[in-house]
Amino acid sequence: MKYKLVLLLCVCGWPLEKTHAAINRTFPVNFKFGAASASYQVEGGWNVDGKSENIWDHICHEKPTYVANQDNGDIACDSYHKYKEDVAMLKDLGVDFYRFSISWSRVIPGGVAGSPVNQLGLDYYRNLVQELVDNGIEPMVTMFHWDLPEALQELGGWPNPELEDHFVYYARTLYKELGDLVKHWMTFNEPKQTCLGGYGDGDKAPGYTSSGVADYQCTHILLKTHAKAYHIYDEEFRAEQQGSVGIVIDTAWFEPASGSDEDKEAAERGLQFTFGWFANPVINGNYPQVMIDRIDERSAGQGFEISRLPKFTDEEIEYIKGTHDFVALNFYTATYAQWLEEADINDLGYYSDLNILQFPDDAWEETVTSWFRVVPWGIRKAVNWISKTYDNPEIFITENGYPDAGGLEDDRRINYHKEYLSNLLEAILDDGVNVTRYTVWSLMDNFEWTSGYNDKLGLYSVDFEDPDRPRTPKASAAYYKQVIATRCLVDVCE
Ligand code: PNW
Repeated sequence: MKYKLVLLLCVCGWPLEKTHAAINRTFPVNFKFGAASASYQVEGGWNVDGKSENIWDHICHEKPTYVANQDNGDIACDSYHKYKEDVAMLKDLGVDFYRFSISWSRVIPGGVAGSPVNQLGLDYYRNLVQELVDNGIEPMVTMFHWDLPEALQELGGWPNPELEDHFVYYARTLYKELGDLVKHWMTFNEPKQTCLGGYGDGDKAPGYTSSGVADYQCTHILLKTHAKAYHIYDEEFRAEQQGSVGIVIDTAWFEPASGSDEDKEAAERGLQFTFGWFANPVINGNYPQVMIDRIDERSAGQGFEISRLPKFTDEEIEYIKGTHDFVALNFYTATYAQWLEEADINDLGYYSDLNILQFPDDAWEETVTSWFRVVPWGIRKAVNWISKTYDNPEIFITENGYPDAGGLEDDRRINYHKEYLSNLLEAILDDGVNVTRYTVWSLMDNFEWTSGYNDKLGLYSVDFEDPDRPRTPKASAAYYKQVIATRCLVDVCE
């Protein structure tokens, strides 16, 4: 009866967001489930066994008020010492894969190309990867999840073109040392957060605020670096190791604030300036045309002799094009997008280059995080847009999760994953979108960047007051375990 009602409502044009037609169908047999974490957020061991300081160690130590409660990642979840317990938790959940990141300053403390590799640091990752494989869990590795060696920040960080060579040396080391067991590599996690957050808005380490210039320099270098790391895999490792390489891109879904053409244009521009900023170069070779046109024009109006958005040469466009074996999306929330009158030409920055008004719907469920509302249908629209815009690539959801203030009976988190997964299932089964992996952020509560330990996103709770950092499964861990075991979101599937 309920099912028929939904169908009827669909026929009458009931909005997408109100349907749950996929809730009692099963995920395809080849679909894989996982959980994720990142080195600085979970490892701790910040100065042991030869690891050097990275930019998050540095900002937490030198500018403690940068983070809520003056928290830091010195110990975090202590996964550096407790990785076997982490793997046991993953095994209990029954995940197919674990997405984690490697701390560059643990593996190459000096940062620069040619400097010594720290064997103890490498051993940690070798042991973690081996433990995963021994337990039937695929390691999925992010090479860079924001924790740049401080030594490289002292050279200027990502806006410095020399970083390309330093990263490539690091990437080659990882392929060489771990590539026999690691078959899925991601070069960068969320370049938008690294570049806009780190060098534009300043809400991520190293905390610079030069939006509209340094953020674009940063992404330009980072994209070229990604392409080089991809080609090195192709040329030196792929034939033997048979793995795949991609880059992880985050976006919110941008919903037009009204049916007007202007608001539709604003929403599309939001997606191009967020997801397209990285996906278009990696897939098609260059920045989205709307970014090029707007930033070139505004730069000229501001008296710049050359555009603030750097140009790729024709050779670079060819080199960057196609450097992805999958499209990796981190997805959490949605926003309305509304068309705006052109910003004052003197406003210099990414947001005036983008120039749209963003705001949430009051009806969307709030969370503890200000920018974050629960908008489950957003994921269906986002993967449909990616599929349509980029010619139906294979898509991995590499992060999706729900922040709260803590507690083991986390019903809202269960609801969040159920609703987002239901929408994802509709995208797969009804819309034909090629999504093959889903990753919960996060395996356990951890250091949530400038929110410190306030915001919790884990399936497992961690007691940060206890020196042993004990982990306890939340209700959502049991729910996810059942979803993985049954490939179904409710008690019984068709
Ligand atoms: C992710 N947005 O960042 C990061 O990859 C994780 O390290 C982090 O813990 C997680 O989100 C939860 O916050 C994002 O504005 C930051 O859409 C911002 C956005 C998306 C992802």
